[in-house]
Amino acid sequence: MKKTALCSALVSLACLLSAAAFAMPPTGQDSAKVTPDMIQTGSDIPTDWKQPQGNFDYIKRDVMIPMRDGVKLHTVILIPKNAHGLPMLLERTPYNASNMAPGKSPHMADAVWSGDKDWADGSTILVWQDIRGKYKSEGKYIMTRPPMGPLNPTKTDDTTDAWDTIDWLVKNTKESNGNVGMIGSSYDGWTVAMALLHPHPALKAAAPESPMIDGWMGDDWYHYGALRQMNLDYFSGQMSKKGEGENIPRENQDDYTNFLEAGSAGAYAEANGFKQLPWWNRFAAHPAYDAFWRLQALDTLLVAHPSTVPTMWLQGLWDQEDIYGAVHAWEALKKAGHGANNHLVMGPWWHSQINRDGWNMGPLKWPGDTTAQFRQNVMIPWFNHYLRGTPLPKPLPEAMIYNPVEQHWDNFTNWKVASDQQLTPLYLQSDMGLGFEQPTDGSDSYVSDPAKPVPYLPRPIPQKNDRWRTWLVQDQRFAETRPDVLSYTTPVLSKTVRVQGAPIADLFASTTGTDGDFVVKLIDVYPGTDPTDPTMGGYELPVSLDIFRGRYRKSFADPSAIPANEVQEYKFRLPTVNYEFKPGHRIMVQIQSSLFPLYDRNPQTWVPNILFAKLSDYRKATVTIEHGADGKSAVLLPVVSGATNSD
Ligand code: PG9
Repeated sequence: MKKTALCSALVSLACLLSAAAFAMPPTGQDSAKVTPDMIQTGSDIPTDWKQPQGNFDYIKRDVMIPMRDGVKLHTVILIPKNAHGLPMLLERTPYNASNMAPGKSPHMADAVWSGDKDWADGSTILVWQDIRGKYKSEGKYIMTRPPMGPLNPTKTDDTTDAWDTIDWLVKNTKESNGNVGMIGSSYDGWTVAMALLHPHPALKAAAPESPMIDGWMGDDWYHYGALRQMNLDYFSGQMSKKGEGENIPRENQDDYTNFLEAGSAGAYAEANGFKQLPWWNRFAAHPAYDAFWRLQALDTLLVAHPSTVPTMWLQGLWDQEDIYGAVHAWEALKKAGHGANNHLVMGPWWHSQINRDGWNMGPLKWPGDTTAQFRQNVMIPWFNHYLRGTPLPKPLPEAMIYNPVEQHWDNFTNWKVASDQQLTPLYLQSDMGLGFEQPTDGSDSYVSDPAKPVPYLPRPIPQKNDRWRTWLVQDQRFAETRPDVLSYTTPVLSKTVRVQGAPIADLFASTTGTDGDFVVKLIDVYPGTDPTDPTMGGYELPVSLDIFRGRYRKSFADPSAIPANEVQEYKFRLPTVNYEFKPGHRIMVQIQSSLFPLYDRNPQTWVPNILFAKLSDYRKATVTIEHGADGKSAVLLPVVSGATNSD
């Protein structure tokens, strides 16, 4: 044996001896005795674990608040320690109140979700509530439950639930000053709008952020009758379970393929079990704007029940989910003479971005964090004024709309509602031109093939992710080169064209089919090179775009087949803008007949309900857009003169 091997053998022997010494059983009889405290026959999980909160800078209350019909709604209340005379901020949500205040930190600012951090500075009592039937609340869930009336024969709705909640809060929160504000985005914005239909007297200020106001006309479900089929996931996510449901499982990574292979949206939904969802069955039976939709359109209801609560209607200029709601609610109220307590705010944001940071919108970068600045400088002081009586640093104007080109907020004392605006036609011209002069003659055609619909994003298109948030600022060069997209462009501009308001698409078109969709995009074409930001050279930025389902050209309630080969007018409002087309840029208008798979395909042959079109119904059609004697197609622009219209 070599010397080294002998050494290691000796070391191993020593280790074995010492290990054996530790393994020796202890002596004495006590070691074998089992005492009762060693045994557990119940559960090691206590029935109601309470986290000691001695070092917390807030108190958390989890309560069940009784509504007038006895149903109790789960509510989470965070109260700053030693609070006295503080206002309350209430958010009512279908998205799990417990998640909004997970409370995993002794510090209130770290115990709330990102959207509420600014409020968690010890000055406000924060309240989140699960709406009826969701998560830990009792009762039955109904999708955006219509207000009591013809569509809701019960004695409760989200107006009464908000009223009863506020009533309970002011009577049972001794740390409060009895003043309540309501806030929330999207569905939670809808709950704010519902509370305003008959507000509790303690509700002193409200901010519906990106609220769903009319699900058929232009928010989540349809836009002018074209189905937003990518929201079908939302149905199963929201209604397959009381808690969080599931997205539809996908065959392919690319949703373009998934929806194309399914055929119709209805076939896709029902192959995925949607007949089990009562909401789907009601939804699928009402594809047109009938009483089902009209009677729950909140802009009309708000005008019928106007409140005096100071209200800030807020949304993004590129809000990819609810671009219709806030601006239409505000316009309806202003038009009906309720402008004094209603304000409009439109930031350079995607849907609900107000609750996150706001340094950029896709490739568009802002000089600061537009959302944090707005929350700190405008929104919180405004709420403070009404909730605790502090002076307003400056009065909130009628409308505050971000100017994405000059990159600052514009304040307006008289922002025109769309029906009162002055419009200047920007006409389609021969040779794919675009200009303010009247066109003399001409038309252009394309073949719209339902087997090859125009994608809304370059493929592959995954389920909703970060690209979904910013798709409304997607560079449109990918679409411009398709043979089924018409792109009309002005010469390079020599002076600024400033637009403030809602552009109107006004198309004169014929089709060889008997139905069809029309997509119109108003685009800012950047100069070919941009020394300050090379990524923007030649960028085709959508400023405003929307889709219109042709069968509704005469009536949203009573669709009718399009007479083949006859020119018809398709006139529809595009999303509101506050924009400048600068010298050196060009304006472009793109026209196409699909925006897939976000919107379902129009079969282009008349069928009673497009949701259930058969494969044989989907046919190619030649679409002709007129810009001459048979109709001067244009986008009617709310052009304003002067350097700025802001105060
Ligand atoms: N846009 C979503 C929604 C609102 C209202 C109804 C259904 C969906 C949301 O983000 O909440």
